[in-house]
Amino acid sequence: MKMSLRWFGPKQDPISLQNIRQIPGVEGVITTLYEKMAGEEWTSEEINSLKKTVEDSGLKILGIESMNISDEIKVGHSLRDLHIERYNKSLARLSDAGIHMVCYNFMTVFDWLRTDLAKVRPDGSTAMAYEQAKVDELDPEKMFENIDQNSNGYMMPGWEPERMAKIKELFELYADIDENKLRENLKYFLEGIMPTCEKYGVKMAVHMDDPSWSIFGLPRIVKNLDDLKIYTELVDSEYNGLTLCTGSLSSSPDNDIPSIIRAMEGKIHFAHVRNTLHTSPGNFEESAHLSRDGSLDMYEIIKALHDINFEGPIRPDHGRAIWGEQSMPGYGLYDRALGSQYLLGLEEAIKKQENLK
Ligand code: DNO
Repeated sequence: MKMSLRWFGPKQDPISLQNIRQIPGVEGVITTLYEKMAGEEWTSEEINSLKKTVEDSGLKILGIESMNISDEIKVGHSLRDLHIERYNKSLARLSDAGIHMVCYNFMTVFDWLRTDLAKVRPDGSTAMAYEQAKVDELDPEKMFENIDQNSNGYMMPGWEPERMAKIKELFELYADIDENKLRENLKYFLEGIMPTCEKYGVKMAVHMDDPSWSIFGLPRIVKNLDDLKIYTELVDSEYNGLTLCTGSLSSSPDNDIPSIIRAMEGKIHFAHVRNTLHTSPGNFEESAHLSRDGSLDMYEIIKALHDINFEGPIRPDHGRAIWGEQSMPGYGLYDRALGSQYLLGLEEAIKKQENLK
């Protein structure tokens, strides 16, 4: 596995590439053209300028997160063919720039969802948390305000104000879309891009839905092992794969993550690895990465990735806010740096043990 850190680009991310470079074992960043809206084409100039910025710091771009999928593609609107054509052009240009992994999600209306962006934990750190009862009480249109007012002034990925300004229309747009329809549209999209992915060697990695159940009655189709099996069979190609996100899957304690990893051997192109603490059914908070701080067995997760010979990029995921750091919720430097060291430590121990056998 290649350790990486998510970086939101020179305009958005307060964390410098120089600081990221000083984290031992981190080989590169996962980044995106943050200003681009879903459905737009990425030009070679834009891609190459981002690449140069990253490479000038001594790091590499290990993948893109995210190249977002337009609502037109998700709902099967007549503009979808145009958007797929643009997506293909962008994929080919990424490949020309030496970038061969793209993470995306097929969630409807909202990307990931939390009800608290700064829940105080017993050690005084803060972390993001989710309480189902709060979601049940909430008008979905208020969800954005909730996130926006608590994000320390940063724009949260997936919660772009332009998008949230038309939230009512978005709900209307998805009114007739159930899980089957959404899957058909996902299949149509994959069939439209896989020939390009195969030609240019770009691995597509769908992100898991977070939390892994339907919210506000919206369909969700990447929640558990059954969904992942259906997804990987929609189009049979080695380029049609997954972003294995332990945090998202762990929102449902029924998801046995090490078994899911083993069942998805060969399909995992990217891994987001973090821990969560379950407080009661439907409620969880994001803990430190360490196994004993949350509900997941991180050793078993890294062991499973090692056993399936996972060689793609991996990143620590949402971190707590610690040591007074003011950052985009979940994406501060300190706790994610700690997380990366822990994951690398687990990997080193697992590899050594293996060689001793
Ligand atoms: C949350 C992230 C997601 C992820 C997208 C991928 O912090 O894991 O926003 O980047 O869903 O498209």
